[in-house]
Amino acid sequence: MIWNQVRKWWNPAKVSEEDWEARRVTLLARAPIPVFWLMGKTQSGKSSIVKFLTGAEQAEIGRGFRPQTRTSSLFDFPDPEEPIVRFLDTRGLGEAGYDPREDLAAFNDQAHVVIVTVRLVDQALEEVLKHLRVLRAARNTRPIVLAVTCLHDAYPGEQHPAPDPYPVDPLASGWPDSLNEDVRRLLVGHQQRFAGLVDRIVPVDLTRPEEGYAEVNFGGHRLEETLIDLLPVACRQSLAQLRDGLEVLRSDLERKAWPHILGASTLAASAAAVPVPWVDIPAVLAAQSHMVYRIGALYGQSPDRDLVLKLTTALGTRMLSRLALRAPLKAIPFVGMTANAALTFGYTYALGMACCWYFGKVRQGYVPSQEELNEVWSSQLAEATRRWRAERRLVPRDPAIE
Ligand SMILES: Nc1nc2c(ncn2[C@@H]2O[C@H](COP(=O)(O)OP(=O)(O)O)[C@@H](O)[C@H]2O)c(=O)[nH]1
Ligand SMILES: [Mg+2]
Repeated sequence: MIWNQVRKWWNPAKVSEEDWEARRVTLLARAPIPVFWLMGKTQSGKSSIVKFLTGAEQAEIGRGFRPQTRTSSLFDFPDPEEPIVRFLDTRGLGEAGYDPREDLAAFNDQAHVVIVTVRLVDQALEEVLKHLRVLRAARNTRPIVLAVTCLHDAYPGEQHPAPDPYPVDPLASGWPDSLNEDVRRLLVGHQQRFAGLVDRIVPVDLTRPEEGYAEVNFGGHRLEETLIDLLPVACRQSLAQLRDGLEVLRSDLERKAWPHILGASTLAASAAAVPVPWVDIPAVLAAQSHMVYRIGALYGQSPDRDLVLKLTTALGTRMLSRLALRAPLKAIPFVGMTANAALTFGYTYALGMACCWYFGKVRQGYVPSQEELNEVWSSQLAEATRRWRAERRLVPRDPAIE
């Protein structure tokens, strides 16, 4: 009986672009996508932080910001369709006459963490402080991180201290003794100025390679670690995955496709994370087949329906049978919910990676067989599950995968 149900559900060819669009918007609203609110004067390093965290190019970032209010814009990475992380950029903060009320009305509910950027040597911060107080008062439980940028302004021509002497949370553990006097004085100055307004201080220097620093992204990993730590648990996954993935991917095309895979997997997982005994199967299918089309396009191919079926069918049947068998688990609300979300995330992710491999082969003039395809996604599935479990230890074991 369950098998008939599974077969009935599974028909990715039936999912049209319009179906997907309608479902995407609903899913997006409840997907655990981190939203960072960047505040700081112009030239204080906001875009550099986005560039570091996403690996996106400066030009892509420039084009990707979509105006929201008179003074703010939103950058969805990798794109607004299936973002894995969103950045809100507020302009005009250091300028007299900026009024944060409009931005607050638009974003107060959405932003998970505020990142304030300040250059180490900048002392003219009255306007920034004034607006930050308003922002703090608007939601005082939301974490605020002070990113102190351009450290080397205090030691021009010299390299950064190596190894990195800063602790992850200097407010808790104190500034290291080894710091150069000027740097320490300036940092302590910021600490006092921002006391009570920020929860963490992270000194960074995110430079361009041509600036000649041995450590190009000085403090970058501390910043990532801090942000992951401060996000709500549900939102940590995508940022952590992004961090790991950017380090290991081999080809440029994979690097381009991969954020889309994460985005689609996150959306698919939120279709399976609804807090009732139910998985929004059509939405999961829509996210997956849509992803196949998009990866195809990145690889310069336009998959037809038969190909989408070939790529997704074996996987889909297996996934759906796992979901169906899990139905009883759903009686335990939280565990059940997480299990289905995890499973769906893993299957979608594996499908995406298998597609990259498939389209990559086709590009080289070789059309893989169904068996080869299955083998690739099975190994990717094991990998995806491992990653997910590493981040969320609550996920129960799945004997079908191990
Ligand atoms: N050396 C160094 N340069 C930085 C740092 N952050 C930003 N910059 C440089 O400062 C300029 C403005 O940075 P950007 O990130 O565009 O600032 P935004 O206007 O706040 O978005 C660019 O030329 C960056 O390369 C940093 O931490 N160290
Ligand atoms: Mg900028």
